[in-house]
Amino acid sequence: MTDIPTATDLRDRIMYHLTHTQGRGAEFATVFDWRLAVSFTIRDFIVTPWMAALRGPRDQGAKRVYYLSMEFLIGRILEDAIINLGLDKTMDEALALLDLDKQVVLDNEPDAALGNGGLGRLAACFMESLSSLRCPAFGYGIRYEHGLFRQRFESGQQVETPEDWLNQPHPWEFVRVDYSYNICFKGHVADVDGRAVWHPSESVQARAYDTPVVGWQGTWANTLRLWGAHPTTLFDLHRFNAGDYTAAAEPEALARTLSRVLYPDDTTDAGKELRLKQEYFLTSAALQDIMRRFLAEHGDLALLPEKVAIQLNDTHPAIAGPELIRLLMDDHGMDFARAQVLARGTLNYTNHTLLPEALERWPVWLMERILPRHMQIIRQIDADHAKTSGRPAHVGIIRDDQVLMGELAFIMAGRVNGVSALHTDLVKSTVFHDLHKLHPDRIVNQTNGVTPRRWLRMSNPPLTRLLDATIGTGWTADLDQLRLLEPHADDAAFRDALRAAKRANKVHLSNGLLADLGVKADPDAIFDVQVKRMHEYKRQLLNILEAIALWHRIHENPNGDWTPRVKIFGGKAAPGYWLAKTVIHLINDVARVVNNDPVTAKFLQIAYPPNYNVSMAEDLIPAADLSEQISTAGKEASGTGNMKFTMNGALTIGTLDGANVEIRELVGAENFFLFGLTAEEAAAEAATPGHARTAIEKSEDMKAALQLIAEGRFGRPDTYFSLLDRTWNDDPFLVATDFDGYFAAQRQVDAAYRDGPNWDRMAALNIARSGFFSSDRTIRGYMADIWHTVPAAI
Ligand code: F58
Repeated sequence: MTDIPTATDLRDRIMYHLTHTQGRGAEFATVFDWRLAVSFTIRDFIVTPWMAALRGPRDQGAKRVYYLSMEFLIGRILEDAIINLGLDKTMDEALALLDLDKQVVLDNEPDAALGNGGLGRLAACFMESLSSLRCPAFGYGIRYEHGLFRQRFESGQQVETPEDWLNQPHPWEFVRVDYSYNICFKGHVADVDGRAVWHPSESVQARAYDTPVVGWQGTWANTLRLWGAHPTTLFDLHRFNAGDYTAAAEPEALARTLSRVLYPDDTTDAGKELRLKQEYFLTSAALQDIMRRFLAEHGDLALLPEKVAIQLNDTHPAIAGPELIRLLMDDHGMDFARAQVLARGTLNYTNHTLLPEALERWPVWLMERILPRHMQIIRQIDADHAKTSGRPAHVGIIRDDQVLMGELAFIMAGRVNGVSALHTDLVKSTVFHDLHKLHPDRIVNQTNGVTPRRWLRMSNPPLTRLLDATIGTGWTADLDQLRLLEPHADDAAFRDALRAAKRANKVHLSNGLLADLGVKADPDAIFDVQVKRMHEYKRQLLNILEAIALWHRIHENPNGDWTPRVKIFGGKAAPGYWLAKTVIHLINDVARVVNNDPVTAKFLQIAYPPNYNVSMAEDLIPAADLSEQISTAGKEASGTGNMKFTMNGALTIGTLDGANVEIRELVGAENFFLFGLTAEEAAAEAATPGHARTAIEKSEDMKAALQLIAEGRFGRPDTYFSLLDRTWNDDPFLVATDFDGYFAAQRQVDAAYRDGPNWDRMAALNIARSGFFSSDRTIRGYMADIWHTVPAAI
C-alpha cells in the first residue's frame, strides 16, 4: 500500500462512515454500527488495488484464471484485510482513540460459512494466495443466503438450525445489477436445419455480487464473484390484482430457492434436482461472464485457451465442459470438434476424493429433463471419446443409465490434478485407472496448502511476534524462510519463548472452554485436538475409544504417573449421516462422565465445543500441542488442517494418509507420531473377512472400551447398539485393526510430552520445516503446470 494513513486519519474515516454510511451518531452506535464503519473504512483501501487488478490485465491482454467452486469457506474478512493492508498497528491505535475494544468489534462479524469443509476452505486460501501472488483471477461461486447449518447439542445430540449470515448487511460486497445472466432449464431441443435449438421452459436470473479479496501487502485484490438467483419475471401482477398474493410471489420464491442453501451432503435424494440446478446455475453464469469478458477483450475465439484458464473445484461444476461447447456451438456457430478442442484447452479439474459414494453421478433421465441440450452434448463427447481413444467397452461417461461426472470432467480437462502426492498416485491407480492409461500425461499432482497470513500471522499473534523477532517478517510472503528457525531449535531461550507463546494460546482457549462449556482445561496438560467434518473415515470413533480405554486404565491405577491431557473435538455431521451423529452423541456422553469423575478428572478432560467453524479453528489450532490426523490410510485426499497444526507448532499423531505422508517426510519421522496400516495394507485388510472381530479379540484395551459402552456406562446402551455392531462385524474403516497401534503411539506422546525441552525442540522443527505447506507454493504450482500464467506486473 502506498498511502499509509495515521491513526487519527483512520479514526476520522471511521467516524465519517459511522455518520454518513451508517447514519448513526457515536452516542447511539452499537458494536454492529462500529464494525460496519470500520469495515467500510478498510474496504476503501482495497478499492485502489482492486481497480488496478481489473484494469491491468485488461490493458495488457493478460491471461486470467477462473476458479469455479460450489464452496468458498472464507470465514471472517475484516481482520484478514486489516493485516494484509499492513494497517494492524494503526488500527489498534485508531480504535483506542475511539475507546473501542478491538476484539469485541472483530468478534461481531459473522463467519461467511459458504462451505462444508476442506474443499471450500482450500478455495478461500487459494483466493488469498492468488491475490498475494498477483495472479489475475476471479473466483466464481454461489451467494448462499444460508451457509452451512449451525450446530447445537441437545442432550449430547447434534441439532441443526439454519445459518443466517445475510440477515444483516454484508459490508464487503458490491452488487452488479448490470452483470446478470439468464440461466435456463428444461424444455426441449428442436432440430432446425440440422442445428440444435434449445427451447427452455424455465429460467432464472443470476446476478453478480462481488467481494474483493486483498492479498498480502495490499498491492492486488482479485474478485470473488458470487451469484445470487433472482426471478426473470418479478411477480405475477395478474394474480396479485386478483388478491392471490402467495401465488403472485411464486416466481420470486422459486428463483430464490436456487441460491438459498448450501448442501451439507450430497447423498440424500431429496434436493438432487435442486443440487444439479445449483451446479448448472453457478457454471452457466460463470461461463457466460467469462465469455463476455473474453469477447470484449480479445474477440477471436481461437485465443480462448491462451487467455482463459478455468479450474473446476471437484466435479460440482463439471457441466462446464458441455456448457462451454454449447455456448461455442449454439451461440457462435462453431462445429463440435473445434468447440471441444477449445474447451479442453481451457478447462482443468481437481479431484478431492476417492470415496466411491462421494463421486458425483446423475441419472440420465434427470439430466435429460433439466438440461436436455447438455445431455445431447454429453452423448457426443462420450461417442467422440470412444472413437478417438480406442478405450475398452467398460470405460465411458454414461454407465448404467447414469452420467459419471468424474469421467466427464476428466475427459473434458486439459489437466486433472490430485491434492497430495499419495492421493494423486491413488487417483492414477484406482478411480481413473483406465482413463490414466489412455491419457498418461493428463494427471498431475498439486499438494494442497494454506495461507500463512490467516493461519499464522492473524490467528497466532504470540507465535508471530516470536517469529518476527527471531527471523524477521519475510516468512509471511515466503514461508520457506521458516527454515531459518532450525538452528534456534537447539537454543534453550528460544524454546522457552516458544513454550510461552503456546501457553498463552492455551490459556486463552482454556478460559473460553471454561466459560462456554464448564470444562476445566489445565494449560499444562497436553491439548490434543481433532477438528474436521464428522465422517467415519476420519475416525473420531478411534479417538474417543482411545479416551475410554485410557480412562479405564487410569481407574485400574489411579495413582499412576499419567500425563494430563485435554481432548478437544470439533466438527459437524451431515444432517442425514446417522452414524456420524451417533459418534457425536458418544463423544458428548463420554465427556460428561469422564469430566465429572473425581478419580480421573485431573488426568483426562474432554471438550466438544459446538458449531466448529473457521473462527473456532483460529482459536483451537494455535493452542494445540497434538494434531489428530488419524484417517484410514488411502481415504483422506490430503487434509489441510494437518498443515495448519504443523505450522502452529503442534506435533502430529497420524497415519500415512493424504498430505500426512509429506508432512512426516519434511518434519522428519522422529518428529511425528506414526501408527497404522499403509493404504495398501488397509485395502487388503478391509477385504479380509472377520478382520474387526479378530483385531478386537486381540486387544484388551479396545475390548474394555467397547464393553463399557455396551454396559451403558456413558448412556443408554441401545443408543450405541448399531455402532457397536458395526464395529465388531463390519468396521470398513479399520478402527479395530489400527486401535492398538494408535493406543501405543498415544503413550509415546505422553512420554515425549514429559520431556519438555525435547517436545519444544520437536515443535520448533515442525514449524521450521512447514514452509512447503503455504498455499502460495500450491498456487505457483497451478500457475506453472496447469494454467501457464505468470504474476502481473504492478
Ligand atoms: C476435502 N473434500 C478432502 N469435500 O476430504 C480433503 O482431504 C482435502 O484436503 C480437501 O477436500 C481439499 O482438497 C471436501 O471437503 C466436501 O466438502 C464435499 C463437498 C460436497 C458435499 C460433500 C462433501
